[in-house]
Formats: sequence, C-alpha cells, structure tokens
Amino acid sequence: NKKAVIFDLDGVICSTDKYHYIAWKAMADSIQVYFDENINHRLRGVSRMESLEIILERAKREFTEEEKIQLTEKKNQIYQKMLNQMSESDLSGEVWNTLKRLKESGILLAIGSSSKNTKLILERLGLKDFFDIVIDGNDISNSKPDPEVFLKAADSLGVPVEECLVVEDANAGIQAAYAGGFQTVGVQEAAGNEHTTFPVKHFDEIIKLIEA
Ligand code: G16
Ligand code: MG
Repeated sequence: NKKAVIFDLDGVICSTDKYHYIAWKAMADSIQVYFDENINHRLRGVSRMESLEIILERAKREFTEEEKIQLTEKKNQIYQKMLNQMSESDLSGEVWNTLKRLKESGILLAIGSSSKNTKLILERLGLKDFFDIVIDGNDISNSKPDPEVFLKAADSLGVPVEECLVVEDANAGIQAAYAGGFQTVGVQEAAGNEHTTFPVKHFDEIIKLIEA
C-alpha cells in the first residue's frame, strides 16, 4: 500500500561516501587534525558544517567562523573534483534495475538528501530528470536527524507519510525518518538501527517490500 519511495543519496543510490572521506581526510591533514574512518562514520547524513564541527572536536585550537567556511569550501572543492570524474557507470545495475522496476509499477520516486551537491551527483549518474521530486541540502534549514528533508519530500509528492517508504544507509537518516513518522528500509549500518522497519542486505529487496 505504499505509493512513494524517498531515497537518501550518499550511501544508498551511490557510493559517494568514500569521496567524502578522502576529501575530509585531506582537509584534516592540512590543519594537522587527526581523522579516521571511525570519526567519518559520525558524518554520515549530517550537514557539511556539522561534519566539520565533529572533525574539529580533535583540534588543538579554536577556528574562527571565517576559517570554518574556508575549510568547508576546501573540502568541497576536493570532493567535487572526484564527483566530476563520476559517470553513468558508477550507478550499480542493482540500483538502476530497482529504480526502473519501481517506476514501471507506478510508484512515485523522490530523493531526500542532506547534500548540496545532489543535483551534480544526479547529473553525473544520468539521473537528472529521473526522480519525481528532489529535496536536498539547499532546500532545508535543519539537516538529518531532523525530519524536515523527508517531510518536505512527502509534501511535495502529495503523498501522506504513511504511504511513503524511506530508504537510508545512515543512523542520522533513520532517526530523521522515524521522527517524521515514516517506515524505513535500512541498508548498510542502518540495517542495524533499532528504528529501522525493514533491514535489508540487498537493495533490490525493496521491490518485494513494495509489491507485497
Ligand atoms: C550527505 C552525506 C553526508 C554529508 C552531507 C552534506 O547526506 O551523507 O556525509 O555531510 O550529505 O553533503 P555536501 O557537503 O555535499 O552538502 P545524504 O543525506 O545524501 O546521505
Ligand atoms: Mg546517506
């Protein structure tokens, strides 16, 4: 009885999370702040500025607001260089087949992402005009775990929350969807979250859930 699926972007539709890590690592190295994969986990789904604040917990000195803006810009430049190398071949067959199948079944499809690079990423993957609605970091004032991004997507689709399914890889995203009253599909680390409605191993299990 679901009419729409709202997908997270990084870590769900594509594996840009590894580029985020490389870019943040380069930024952290440039100011001699320790950063590793474990700290990187805490950045999943949260906004760019909040990510920087988490990284700077390890810094030996304070940074001014202006410096912080410069640091996020530096990180974003490195990140965008990698995004610009992406192409349609970076979209996995499993993701593409699932998206196509859902669309053919008449399910409305949306993106709900914290990323301000969403449009660029969708363009690189050849998905520019594929989704019915795209709500991203440019459209919201509160990032995940706040439910704003998903509530906005449901509202723009014109579908009640109960008839939407949210697909997430990050704990912050599951918290956001749960706070908004959405049922969720959790992949990767989100499969282990206590608030995840349907933990899955493989992305294409979404088809069975929708068609059930
Ligand atoms: C993504 C990532 C986060 C990232 C955020 C902002 O969210 O998971 O790690 O910090 O976007 O990205 P940007 O710097 O590109 O604006 P999501 O919601 O797509 O997983
Ligand atoms: Mg994500």
